[in-house]
Amino acid sequence: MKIVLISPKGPLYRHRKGIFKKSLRYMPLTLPTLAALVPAELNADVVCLDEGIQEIPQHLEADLIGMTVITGTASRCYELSAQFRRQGVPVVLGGPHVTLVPDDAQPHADAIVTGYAEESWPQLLRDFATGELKCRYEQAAAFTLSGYPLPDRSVLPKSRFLTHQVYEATRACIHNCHFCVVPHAWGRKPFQKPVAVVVDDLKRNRARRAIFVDLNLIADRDYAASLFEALIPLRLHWYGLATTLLCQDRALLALAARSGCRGLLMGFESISATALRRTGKSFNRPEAYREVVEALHRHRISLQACFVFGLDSDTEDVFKKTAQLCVDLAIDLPRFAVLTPFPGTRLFQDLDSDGRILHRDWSQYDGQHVVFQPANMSVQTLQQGTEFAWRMAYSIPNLARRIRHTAAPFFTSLATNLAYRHYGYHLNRYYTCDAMIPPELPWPNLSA
Ligand code: B12
Ligand code: SF4
Repeated sequence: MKIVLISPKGPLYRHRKGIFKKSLRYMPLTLPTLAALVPAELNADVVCLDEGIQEIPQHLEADLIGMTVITGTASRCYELSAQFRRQGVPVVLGGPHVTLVPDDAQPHADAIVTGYAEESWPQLLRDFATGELKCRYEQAAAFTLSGYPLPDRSVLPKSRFLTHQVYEATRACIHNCHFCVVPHAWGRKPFQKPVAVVVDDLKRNRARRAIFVDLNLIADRDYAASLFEALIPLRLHWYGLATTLLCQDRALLALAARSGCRGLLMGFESISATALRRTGKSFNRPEAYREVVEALHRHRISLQACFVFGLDSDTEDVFKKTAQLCVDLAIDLPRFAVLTPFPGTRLFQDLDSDGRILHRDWSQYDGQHVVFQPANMSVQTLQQGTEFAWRMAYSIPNLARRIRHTAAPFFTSLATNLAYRHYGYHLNRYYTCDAMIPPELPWPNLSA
């Protein structure tokens, strides 16, 4: 049996002329995880294609094609699926978008898989081998994250990524932010790999540096503490995602630093306490952001802080104020996104029932396009203001001000900042909507 697994491109993440250059691209674990789960007894030949780094041939020699779908890639995925199904190859779709809105994906596939697929994907393949493919497979009711093979990272070309040292210890998140796909797609129960399995994966790959793609590594404090303890003897440097709550837990923060944590991505989301409260993320306290940054820097941990624009209380001054704060607080790597109501989330339901969803062209649901009517500004202002924040935070003088206090080695910080500067300054080339930004911004002054 020949199985081809595909990760389709999106407007930003694509092989030719994409904005995710190698410097911002690490190997995702989706295809390596699915490839490793193919049951040995099927003796299958598995080929993995990532359209972010390579072309997908018009004709594929395959008995079955599996594609992973996020909302921003759904349109491309459905197009590829139609093409391959016309050629007589059955297509299976799975991933976050399929899990959030299964009925959207179902007509475009012979079978869909919702939720985590460690049990359902091997079952689907066994059914397919015996000619009994069903049209829908769901996450097992008693799903756990133990007892499965390690991801097979050899299925993608390592040289095309900044790093293939990408790992996963946990899945899901205990919080319930209204805009986030995580609680809506996978629920709020955290799943964890046994710590020994994670350590084994790191050791086998001789990891000196590792990226954890876990959505919130500290969702379960006890698990996080035991993971960090176990990482200490490995003497590696690692990067991951956590919430600002980490900085209220001095012992856990110190342990994270001792275990080799050198960089964290945190969703700050907004500089307004009202906006945070209304969106279910009131544990973020803007008045404590300075403490968060300083605590991380004291522990030599650099911070990638993510902000979203377009929350209902945001007004036109939010862009400049937020970028200014990033400079004042010396945030190592600020990131700005347009609030995106991913289908299946509470945010989407709320905006939809108010008639504020502008369209369902999923290719624009990528965190950079405005797809809803903002409360206090025009669509174009939100689009352009987000671009403005990128340019202001990454203007050369402001970049220099921010990285003067960086926790990372200076040249590492400079290189990552320049990569993000390129990203922020060129985003407008990737807009496909009418609110496309003009080359010269109407905002007067880029300096903070
Ligand atoms: C690595 C990563 C990236 C990489 C590469 C992504 C890619 N190839 O497209 C980069 C950095 C480029 C990236 C960019 C973006 N990403 Co991203 N990314 C991730 C991240 C952190 C890890 C993915 C991963 O390796 N997961 C581990 C694997 C094992 O889990 P999994 O993918 O869920 O797969 C399991 C199941 O879902 C299922 N499954 C998945 N696919 C399939 C397919 C089949 C056939 C089957 C049977 C099963 C199946 O089986 C797997 C095992 O259980 C996830 C968050 C996360 N931790 O999952 C976000 C995530 C996928 N990204 C997301 C987003 C929004 C983006 C961006 C739009 C952000 C932005 N504005 O820049 C861009 C768009 C990129 C694009 N493709 O156009 C969202 C998707 C939400 C949505 N509804 O669309 C996620 C879920 C993060 C979040 N919390 O919102 N991303
Ligand atoms: S804390 Fe982060 S991962 Fe968890 S629900 Fe909120 S935004 Fe999503």
